[in-house]
Amino acid sequence: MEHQFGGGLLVLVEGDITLIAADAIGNAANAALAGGGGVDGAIHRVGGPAIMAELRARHPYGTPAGTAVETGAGQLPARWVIHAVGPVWQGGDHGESVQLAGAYLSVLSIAAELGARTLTLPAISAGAYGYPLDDAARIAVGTVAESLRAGAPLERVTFVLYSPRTLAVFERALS
Ligand code: AR6
Repeated sequence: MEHQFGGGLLVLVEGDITLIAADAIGNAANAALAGGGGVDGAIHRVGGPAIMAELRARHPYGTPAGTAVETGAGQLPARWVIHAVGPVWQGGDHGESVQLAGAYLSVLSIAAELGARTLTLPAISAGAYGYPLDDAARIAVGTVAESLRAGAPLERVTFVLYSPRTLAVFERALS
């Protein structure tokens, strides 16, 4: 499923984000930028050790929830990885929605600064961090759609969703 917002196309696909070529790939990292499981584990595994080496050298203290930092992409089919930190779900009264939107906005703004034209994104916080999927999808799709409509200089932003259920929930949010 896809929809044009302003000058940018928002696309939803099912798949493994490490296999899809883009100028920049969004990651769902932790605040320590220490690597882990899920999509973060896959990105470091496929990208290789250069990504972690760059994170340790440039961001030894990590980056807080709601923000993002970029590195090279190692062996991944991209130029950059943009490591975003989503919130851990704590019931919804701890600023989670603002932090989740902030994580996506940070990725979009860094992608624009870098001059990326195409960007892939995972469903940040919707795995180990436990964000309820319906809400996570609504914030993800809504934040990207609004940014594109407001003129974010990206041609295509693709959410790469890891399961049929996640894709279906994102499709509902987009429609
Ligand atoms: N491609 C696309 N999506 C994926 C892939 C993949 N290869 N692998 C998993 N997903 P999660 P979070 C989906 O847990 O909730 C890590 O340990 C997954 O099914 O990766 O933000 C980090 O180091 C889910 O829909 O990220 C942090 O400590 C989505 O990606 C913590 O987990 C996000 O799930 C971050 O938790």
